[in-house]
Amino acid sequence: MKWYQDTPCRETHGRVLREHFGVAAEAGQYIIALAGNPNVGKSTVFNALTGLRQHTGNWPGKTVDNAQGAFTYRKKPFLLVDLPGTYSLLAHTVEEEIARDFICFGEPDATVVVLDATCLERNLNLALQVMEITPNVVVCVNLMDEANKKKIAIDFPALEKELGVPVVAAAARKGEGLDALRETLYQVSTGARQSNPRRLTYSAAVEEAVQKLLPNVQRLVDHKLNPRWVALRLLDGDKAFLESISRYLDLQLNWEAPQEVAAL
Ligand SMILES: Nc1nc2c(ncn2[C@@H]2O[C@H](COP(=O)(O)OP(=O)(O)OP(=O)(O)O)[C@@H](O)[C@H]2O)c(=O)[nH]1
Ligand SMILES: [Mg+2]
Repeated sequence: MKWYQDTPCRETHGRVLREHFGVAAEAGQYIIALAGNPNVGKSTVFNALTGLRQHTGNWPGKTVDNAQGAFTYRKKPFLLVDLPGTYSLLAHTVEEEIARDFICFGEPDATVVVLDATCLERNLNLALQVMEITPNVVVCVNLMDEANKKKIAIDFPALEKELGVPVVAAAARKGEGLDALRETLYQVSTGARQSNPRRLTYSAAVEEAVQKLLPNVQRLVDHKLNPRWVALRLLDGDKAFLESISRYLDLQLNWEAPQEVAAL
């Protein structure tokens, strides 16, 4: 399910992608974001999927590399966008801000989160954060060859069940797991496969505050963003995120205004 309503926003979506992210998508192309911690093999996955059909530059207004590449699968066109490596999406760095803003406002049809199979517990943090924003997530557990060498065994069915999103094993440098990744991306992007991401539950006080905020947040962001996630950011006092909402969604927000937050 998308937080964005489909057809009426398509034109706006193309404009947001072009102007804010420098991504020139063709009509009908599925947009896939590629996220992950630094050095987990994102670019290796990106190169393996897109081959030479790549375009590199910078994110608009930033000195951070941006790579986009196209591929076709089952006669459907895909555009893969390689995001900067980040440990979190809380936007403490310019890389985190770019990754978060693209996942939130670039409205990708699916987001791949590449994880390092040899240190899943650290990497899963980012996957859970992405799953709070969007249900259209595919987890790609990469570096399986390294995990095998270290005798690390991963129970994939259990991991998939726990996360509630598709999980694919890969050793991208050897080209392993990429067929399964393409097929899973196809299924998630076309809506043939629906996910049910595990939802993080916070303390009773936070959950209560989220419930208080939700009606107003829902009205404000309409279907454009996951309202629960926006409410959590408001509770976080994340002013930079409010600025992003104003910028991308053309909404005038005044941080002093939400009385529900002030009253908490
Ligand atoms: N053994 C092994 N090495 C891999 C695999 N995938 C990628 N690598 C290697 O891991 C290193 C980092 O890969 P990159 O693709 O640059 O990782 P990245 O996530 O794009 O890194 P940043 O963009 O710097 O965050 C490279 O030396 C790759 O060759 C894999 O499946 N197995
Ligand atoms: Mg890279």
